Amino acid sequence: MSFSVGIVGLPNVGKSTLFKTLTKKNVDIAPRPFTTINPNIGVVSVPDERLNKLAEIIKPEKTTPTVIEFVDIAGLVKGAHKGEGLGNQFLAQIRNCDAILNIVRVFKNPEVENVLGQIDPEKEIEVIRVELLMKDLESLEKIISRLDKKRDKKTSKKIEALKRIKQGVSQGRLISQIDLTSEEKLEIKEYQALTTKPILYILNSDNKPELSDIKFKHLIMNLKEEEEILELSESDKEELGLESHLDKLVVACYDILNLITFFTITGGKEVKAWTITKGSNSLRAGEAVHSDFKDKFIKADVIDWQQLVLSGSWSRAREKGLIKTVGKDYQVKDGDVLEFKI
Ligand SMILES: Nc1nc2c(ncn2[C@@H]2O[C@H](COP(=O)(O)OP(=O)(O)OP(=O)(O)O)[C@@H](O)[C@H]2O)c(=O)[nH]1
Ligand SMILES: [Mg+2]
Repeated sequence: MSFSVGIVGLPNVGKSTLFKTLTKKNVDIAPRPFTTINPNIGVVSVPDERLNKLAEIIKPEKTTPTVIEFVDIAGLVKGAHKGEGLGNQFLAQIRNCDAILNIVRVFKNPEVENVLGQIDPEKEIEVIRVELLMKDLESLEKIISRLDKKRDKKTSKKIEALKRIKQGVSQGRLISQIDLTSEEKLEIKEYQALTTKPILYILNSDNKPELSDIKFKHLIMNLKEEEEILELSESDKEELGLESHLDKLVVACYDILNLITFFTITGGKEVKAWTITKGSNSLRAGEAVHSDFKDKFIKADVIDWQQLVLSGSWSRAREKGLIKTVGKDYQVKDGDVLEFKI
């Protein structure tokens, strides 16, 4: 299963610069608004020291990290939900993503047009937030009126849940911030509403970490510098005292998506990292590995990655009694190594 993160923000804030740096794909980057029109899509390996440590003892033919997909979306402006700028379809592209990375401009460079006219991170955050909310409001209204036309007992309940959510949205609350019952959460899920998705803010700044009083979860990065670092050799980086923070960003995305990693070793042939949502059981994990697993799953052997590394090998871990056999309902933990039995 692969998860995707949409790179969102006003035009000219550095979205494609980040995308290029993350995915190493050559995309259009220019100091004019709306350079990106069609979305750029690419996958990025999730850095994980545990995978390397496991590979050192298992010595597999192949080591495969898990990946996250990034989507570089066209710039949004105020009124995008009504078709302003490049319009509405770009908001819709966010729907297919699992999380939002909102790039916010803090760098000044006068050669790069600023659509707000001045640096104002709080206002930028607000503009994007409002567009996401307005789009959700519009979708909810449409869904509710559609359901209203064929009202029966089942849809009545659904309509009530959606109306309550709509009320929160019209008061300016992101759906993720509204206190929903698990039933309401289930009702809204199928519509992939934009503001149900977790958001991480990237303050794109030319200066080394300035203090920021932004109250949302954020990272301060210099994306232009990240792009330049990409071109440097290890020794150049050391000499210039430059260090990339991209790994930190990828890990932070993983974090807001509420994901955990488990590993498989396929009898020693391939050490591979996999992604599942926190709280998943071993059957779900098995399905991530083999899509046709549902009826075949019998049991799984499991050990924490560190215990396996400390044991030195699978067979020694087994001798020490560290490998447990579990059924379908075992709740997978971050860092588990699983060997499925079918
Ligand atoms: N000084 C400075 N310039 C930057 C930084 N990040 C991006 N830029 C420049 O800003 C311009 C726009 O960058 P892009 O990455 O194309 O921005 P975008 O958000 O993808 O823009 P659109 O696709 O038009 O929405 C380019 O000239 C970049 O080199 C930064 O951190 N500092
Ligand atoms: Mg772009």
